[in-house]
Amino acid sequence: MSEQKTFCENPIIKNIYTADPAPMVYGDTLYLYTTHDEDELINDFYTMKDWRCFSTKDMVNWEDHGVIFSLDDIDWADDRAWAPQAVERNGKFYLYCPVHKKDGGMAIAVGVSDNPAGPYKDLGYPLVDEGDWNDIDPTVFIDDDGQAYLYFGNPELRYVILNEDMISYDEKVGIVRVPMTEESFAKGSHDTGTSYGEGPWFYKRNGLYYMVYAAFGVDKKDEHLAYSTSEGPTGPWKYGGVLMTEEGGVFTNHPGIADFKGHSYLFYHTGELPGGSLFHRSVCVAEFKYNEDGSINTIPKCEGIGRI
Ligand code: FUB
Repeated sequence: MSEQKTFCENPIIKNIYTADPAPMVYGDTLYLYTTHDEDELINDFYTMKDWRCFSTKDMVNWEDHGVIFSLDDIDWADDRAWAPQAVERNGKFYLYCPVHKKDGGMAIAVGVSDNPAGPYKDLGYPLVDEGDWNDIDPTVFIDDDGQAYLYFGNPELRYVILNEDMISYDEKVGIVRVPMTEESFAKGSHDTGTSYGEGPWFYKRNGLYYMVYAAFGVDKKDEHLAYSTSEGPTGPWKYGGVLMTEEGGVFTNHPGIADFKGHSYLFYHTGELPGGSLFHRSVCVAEFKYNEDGSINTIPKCEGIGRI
C-alpha cells in the first residue's frame, strides 16, 4: 500500500488542470466531480471535453477515477463540457452537465450510472434546453420530502422541479425564473444589475436553504463567491454575504460545498498550478465553520487541509 499523506496541499489535483468542483458524499466516501481544462487551447477560449471524478475517505488521499463522461458520449453536443453536479437517488447516480449543442446554444445533459465513478450514459437528449445561453451550471438537491430541484443559469438564476425519475421535470410548472433583486443577490455588475453571476450551489442545512454562487461585485472584473439563504426551496432569497473574495483567483470561481465526517468544506478553483490562467484552473479546498445562526464568514483561500 502506498504511504498515506496527512495534509492535502492545494490545488488538490496537480497532474491536470481541473475546475468547477462538485463534491458528493456517498457512504463513507466523498466523490469530487470536476471539469477539465485542456493544456492546449482552441481559439484562446475554454477548451473542455470531459468530466473527471476523484474520491477520498479522509480528504487527503485521493483516488483518480479518470474520465467518467465526455462530449464523445453525447451525440447532440459538440463543445464546452462545463460545470457538472452529481446526485444519487434509489441506487442510481445522475450527473447534470452543461454542454454546447451541435445546433447552437447551451443546454443541460444528464448522464446516468449505477456507479458514482461512472461511466455515465447520456439520456440522448437535453433535460433543459431553452435555446439560449443561460442553461449552464446545474445544481441539484433532493429535499427531505423527496422533492428534487435543479437550479441553473447565467446571468439569471432559474429552476425546474424534477420528477422522481430525475431525468424529467414538471412541465406544468416549467422553467421558473428567480426574481433577480438586490435584496436576494446584492447590487453588482452582472447583466441583471445584481452580483449573481453563475455556478449556483443549492443545499439545505439545519432547515435553512443556501444558494452559493459566483458573483460580480460592483466595479470588479473577477468573480468572488457569495451566498443567499431562504426559508423555502424556491425562495424568496435573502443575500447573505461574500463567501470568498476575488483576490488571488482568476476570472472565474466556482463553489461546491459538502459536510463530510463532521467537517464542512468549500471547494473552489484558482489558477495557482504552474502554468495557471483563466483557462487553466485548479480545484482547491478550504475547511470552514458555520456560525450559530447559520451565517458563514468570508473563507480565505488556503494552502490546504489536514486529514480527517
Ligand atoms: O468552466 C466553464 C465555466 O466557467 C463554468 O460553467 C462556469 O461556472 C465557470 O467556471
